[in-house]
Order: sequence, then structure tokens, then C-alpha cells
Amino acid sequence: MGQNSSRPKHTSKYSPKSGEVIENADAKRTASKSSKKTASPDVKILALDPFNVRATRPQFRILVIGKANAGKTTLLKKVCDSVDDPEIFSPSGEKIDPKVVEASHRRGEHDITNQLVFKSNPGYIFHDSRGFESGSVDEIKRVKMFIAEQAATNKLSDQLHAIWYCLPTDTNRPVTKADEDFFNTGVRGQVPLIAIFTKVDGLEDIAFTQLQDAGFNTNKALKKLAQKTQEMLADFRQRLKQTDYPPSEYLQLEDMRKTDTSCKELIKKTAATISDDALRMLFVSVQRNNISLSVRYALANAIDQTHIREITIWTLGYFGHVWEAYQEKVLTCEATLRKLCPIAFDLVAARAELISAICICTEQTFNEASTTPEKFCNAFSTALHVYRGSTLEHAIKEKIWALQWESYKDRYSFKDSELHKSMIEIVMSHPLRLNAST
Ligand SMILES: Nc1nc2c(ncn2[C@@H]2O[C@H](COP(=O)(O)OP(=O)(O)OP(=O)(O)O)[C@@H](O)[C@H]2O)c(=O)[nH]1
Ligand SMILES: [Mg+2]
Repeated sequence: MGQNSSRPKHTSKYSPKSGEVIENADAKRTASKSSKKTASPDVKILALDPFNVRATRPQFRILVIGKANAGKTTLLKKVCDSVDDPEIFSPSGEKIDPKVVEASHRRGEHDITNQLVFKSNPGYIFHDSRGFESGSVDEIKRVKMFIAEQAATNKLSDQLHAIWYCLPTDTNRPVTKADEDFFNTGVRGQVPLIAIFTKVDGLEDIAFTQLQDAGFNTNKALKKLAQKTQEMLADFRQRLKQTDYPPSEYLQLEDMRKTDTSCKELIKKTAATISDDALRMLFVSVQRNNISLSVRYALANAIDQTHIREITIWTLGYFGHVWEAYQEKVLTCEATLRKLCPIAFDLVAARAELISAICICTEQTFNEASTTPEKFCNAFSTALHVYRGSTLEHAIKEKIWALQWESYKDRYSFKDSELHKSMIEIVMSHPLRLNAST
């Protein structure tokens, strides 16, 4: 790509208005690979402009499906880092008094159209569905209608961006006939769906009892426990994989009540299933404190850009605290970068160097800068001035240029390659701290 190209190479077209539906080659490629059957042709794929995505400040909308007690609320609280319950809003946005829905929630019944938002992370809107029991044709129909309605809108905020399908594994049958029916009906269209096996600590208890029943003493049963649990999970996965419209991804979660368990893998897998670059950027930046995910996607998506503006757009945007006034921040930081950094980026290692510098300086501003453009841009500029010419920069450059860049082809083969992993490692292991000697 020549120096004069100033458009992100990988969005096939810029939409003049946020949410306008345009075919996207990248999205199509991913979608066609992602599921066993091609999803319904009437479900649209968005190709979005990152500036517009930011300007309209959409929230990321997720439908969570799972039987009563599956661990849905516990999981969402963890994702949003909240101890409080979410606030509930009607489809038109009016706040609902939790007392009004308390009795039905106790029965595990939820109105799928209500929107749940945690104060601690208003970047997400969740919808809660109670899952399916045998013969619950009506419930599947309700979910189908809801997904179709959300897909029918061209407005980014109203689109359903992902489905998290929770299957509690502490029961006799984690995957029921009703679940298989759901996955055989192609309800989800092209909305990515992650099957989440929850309460795996409970499955371990079941596996342990089965091992003891099979004649293993406690010590032997304990030794075999991990393998047995994985075999049981593989069996559940297999049942879902055999359906006509299987999940896009699978995941297992340990005891989500514990403070030392994390849902980072869920976030990583959800990000990986989103096919539109700008939408993925939105999702990654909603995870305010997941810097390594931001660095991972910034590297993967900016590496092919040969223009300083596009490198800045596709790197800065993955950081949640750059959210407000994104365009203004990009343009100001670009001006700072132009003054302080070389601007020839034909060589991929030079691009990797610039992306690293942006990531490292942005990470440094995470705790320092408020979200106002002025404070952020000043903090970024200070960080870049310290970084340029520092021993830290020299160490990073040396490591970057020592990598095997001969094997680099394009951003598609770069993603998740050894080169990509090495670059993430280099950036993450060299944080810039202004009060330390750099
Ligand atoms: N053993 C175990 N228990 C869990 C786990 N996650 C949640 N729980 C417990 O399971 C019960 C149900 O959890 P919730 O998160 O309320 O489940 P839910 O799917 O939101 O349930 P409904 O809102 O009734 O549909 C609670 O007592 C949780 O403390 C887990 O990972 N392991
Ligand atoms: Mg709940």
C-alpha cells in the first residue's frame, strides 16, 4: 500500500453514517469460516468507521442465555467488575424498579427485552434469557424473534453483538435436548455465540464421585480428576458441535464466585469472534483494564497500515480510556507523533516500532489521564517525550529489529503468529513509568 493511502486497508468501505450496512470482505471471510452452515443471508454484516463508531458512543449489546441458576448474573458481575446488581431498563430506556421484577427473577424468569446495565461499566447492555427446558418451543420462538428484531435495525447501538450461552455443568445433563433443539434451528443468524460451560468446579465434584464409583481410591481419583473433567467437557462440546448451527466458540469457567478466577478468556474469545474491525475495537476498548488485549489487537490491526494517521487510529482506539472525543485525540496525538517519530513506514519493523511506542505511551496514561482530550493528549505527549531517546526505547527497538520479520506477509498471517506473540511480549514487558529512570 502506498504512502498516500489514508484509509484503513481492511475496511472495504467507509460508511458515511455510523451503522450503515456495507459489505465487508474481512467480515465475510471470517463469517464463512466461522460456522458449520452459512448463517441466514438476511442477517447483515456491518463495516464501520472507527471514528463514527466512537462518535455515536454505542454500547456493546450481549444476550446471555442460560437456565435459572446457571451462574449468569455472577459472570456478568465479574465481567463488569461489580458487586452490585445491574440496573434494569425497559426497551425504551425507562428505568425499572427492581422490586417490580423481583418475584419473577426469583423464579428465574427474565424479560428478554429488558436491558441490564452495570454502573461500573456502562459500555455493556445485557439481555437475560432463562434458557430452554424440554418442549419450550415458545421460549425458543421468543429468543428467535428478539434476535431477528435486533438484527433488523441498522442502528449500531440496537444491534445484538454477541450471545453468551451458559450451560451449567454441575447438573446431570449440562447439554439437554432443548439446548440441541436451539442449536439445530439456526436462531442466531450471524451473531457470534460463545458456549460457556459454567460451574466447572461442580463438574469436578461429579467427576470425582464417578471415579470413586468406578473403584479408584481417593488419591488415584484425585490424580485422574483433571483428565476425567476434560473428557466430560469434550463430550458436551461434541454434542453441540454435531448440531446444525453450532456455537462459534467454546469456553469453560471455573468457580466464578472466587476472587482469583477471571473471565479474560471469555473476553478474548468474544473479541476473536467479532468480524468487523471497528466493532471489535469497540468491544476491546469496553474492557477498560485489559491492556494486553488492547495491545494484541492494536498490533494485529495496525501492522499493515503505512500511514501515520491510520497507525494511530488503529492503535489508540483499542484503549478504553481514549474513548471520549476519540477523533480529536487521534489527530492531536498524530501531530505529536509526527514531530517526534520517523514517518517512513514501508518496513514492517518500523511500523511495529511506532505501534509499540503508541501502546506504551497510551498504557502509561491509563492511570494518569482523565478522559478529557486535553488531559489525555498532554499526558500522551509527556509520555512520548520521555520515551523517545530513553534506554527503554533502545531496548525495545533492539528486540523488535532482532525478530524474524522476513517471515512477515500480511496482517492476516501475522495475527497469532510467533512474531505477533513476541511483539505482545515486548510491549507488555516494557511499561513506561515516568517516575522511574527510563
Ligand atoms: N459452584 C459454583 N456456584 C456458582 C458459580 N457461579 C455462580 N454460582 C452460584 O450459583 C447460584 C446462581 O448464580 P447466579 O449467577 O445468580 O445464576 P443466574 O444464572 O443469574 O440465575 P437466575 O438469575 O436465577 O437465572 C448462586 O448461588 C451463585 O453464588 C460457580 O462458578 N460455581
Ligand atoms: Mg441472574
